[in-house]
Amino acid sequence: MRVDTIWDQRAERMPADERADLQAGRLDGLLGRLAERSPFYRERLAAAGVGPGARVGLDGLAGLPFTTKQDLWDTYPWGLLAVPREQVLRVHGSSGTGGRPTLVAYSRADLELWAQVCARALGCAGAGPGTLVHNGYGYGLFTGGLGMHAGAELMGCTLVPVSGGQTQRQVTLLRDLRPEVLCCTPSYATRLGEALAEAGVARDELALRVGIFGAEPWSEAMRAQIEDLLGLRALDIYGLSEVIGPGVACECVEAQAGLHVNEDHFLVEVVDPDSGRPLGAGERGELVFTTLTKEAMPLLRYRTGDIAALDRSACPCGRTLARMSKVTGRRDDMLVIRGVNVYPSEVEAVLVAERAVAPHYLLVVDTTQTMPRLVVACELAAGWAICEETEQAERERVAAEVAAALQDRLGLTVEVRVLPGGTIPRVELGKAVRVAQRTADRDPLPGWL
Ligand code: DLL
Repeated sequence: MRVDTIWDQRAERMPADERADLQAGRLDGLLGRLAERSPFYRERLAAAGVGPGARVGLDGLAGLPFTTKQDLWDTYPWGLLAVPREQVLRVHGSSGTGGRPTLVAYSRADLELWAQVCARALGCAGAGPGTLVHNGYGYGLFTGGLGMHAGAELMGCTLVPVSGGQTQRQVTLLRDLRPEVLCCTPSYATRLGEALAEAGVARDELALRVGIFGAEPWSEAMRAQIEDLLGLRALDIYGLSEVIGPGVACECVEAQAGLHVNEDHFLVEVVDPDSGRPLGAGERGELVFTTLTKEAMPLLRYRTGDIAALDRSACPCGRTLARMSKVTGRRDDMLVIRGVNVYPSEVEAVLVAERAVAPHYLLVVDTTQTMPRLVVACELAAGWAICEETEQAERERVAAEVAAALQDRLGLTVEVRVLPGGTIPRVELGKAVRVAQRTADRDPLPGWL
C-alpha cells in the first residue's frame, strides 16, 4: 500500500492564500443561493442586515448568523431545503434522543461531493485503487456506511460492505479476505479485536494496516490500545450528518497528528461555546462549519457542539488543509457531579492508561439517592487474573487503583467497579454508549452497582 496517496492533489495541497480566495468566492456564492432559494435563510440574513447580493468575504464571516440543531428541528423535515424536493436523491440523518431525528438531504452533486471527500479520507490512509477495504460502519440512515462506501467505490477500492454487527461473520471476512483498511467506530474496533482473539485469529493472519475510525469520541490512549490490539495504524475521521457525514476531516497516516479539514468545501471556525466569539488557532472551542458547496441543504455557521482546536501549521504529508485536534468533548456532554465538572473523555484517558482494565466501560450517573453519584464501571483485562480464586480480589485491588487515579485527575471521589470480562454491554451497531443514568426504574448494570 502506498503512503503518498493524496486523492485530490490540487485541492488538498492548494497554497493557503489561493484557498482563502476560493473560500471567499464560494461563501459569497452561497449567500447568493441562500437569499434566492431558502426562505429560512433569506429571513435570517435579512434580520442580520445582510441583503441579497451582499459580498461579505471571509472577513465578514463572523458577522453572519449561526445555525443550530434547534433550527433543524424547528424546520423538520424539509424547511431548510434550498432545492425543489424532487431534486433530493437521498436522505440521511442521526437518530437523536428526543425521538425526532435530524434529517439531511442530498442532491446528486452533494452525493458526488461526499464521495470525493470520503475518497480523500481513504487517500489519507494510504489507500488507492484496488486496496481491500472492510467497511464496518452501519449502512442506513446513519451516514457512516454509505459515505465510506461511495468514497471507496469512487477510488476503485475492493470494497467489503459488511456494515455493523454480526461480529463472527466479520471475523471470518477479516481472516479470509485479508483487507488492508478497516473502517468502523473505534469502540467496534476494540470489539473486533476482542472477537478475533476469542476466535484464536493471530495478528499475523490478518493483513490490516490502517483503520479509519470515527463517529464517536476516542482518546490517544484508546488509539494506542487499538493499534496494539489489531496491529494497524489507527486514524481518526470526523464528520456529522448535518454537514455531510464522514469526510469532513480525516487524519493522514504520515503524521497521525490532527484531522485535515476539507476546508475548500467546509469552512471551519472555532468559537467560544458561550459567547460565540471566534477563537484563534490553537484555542479550544466549539467547531462551527459553513458548507460552501452543498446544494440541497447548505448550512451557514452550523454550531456542532463538538469541542476541538485548529492547527494551521504545515503537515509532513504535504496537505495544506488545516488540521483539527481530536474532539475532546461536546459542549453538552459535561457531567456535573457534586459540583465538579466531569468530562467522559478524561475518565476514558485514566481507564485506558490502566493496563489491568479492558477498553470497555460505562459511566453510570446514579440518581437514585439524594446526592447523585458517579460510578465508573469497567472490566478486568482478559487474562489479567491468574486464576478464578484470586479474580475477585484482583478486581477489587484494580478498582482501588483506578479510583485513586481518577481522584488525582478529577479531584472527585468516584466509585469504581471492575467487573468480569464481558459484563459491560457491547454496542455492535451504531455508536458506543459511554454514559448511562441509573434511576428508580432503570438499572443499566443490574446487580453490579
Ligand atoms: O457520526 C458521521 C461519521 C460517520 C463520522 C463515520 C465519522 C465516521 P452523526 O451520526 O451525525 O454523524 O454524528 C455526528 O458524532 O457531532 C460528533 O459529536 C460525533 N463524532 C463524529 N466523528 C467523531 C470523531 C457521524 N472522530 C457527531 N471524534 C459529531 C469524536 C465524533 N466525535
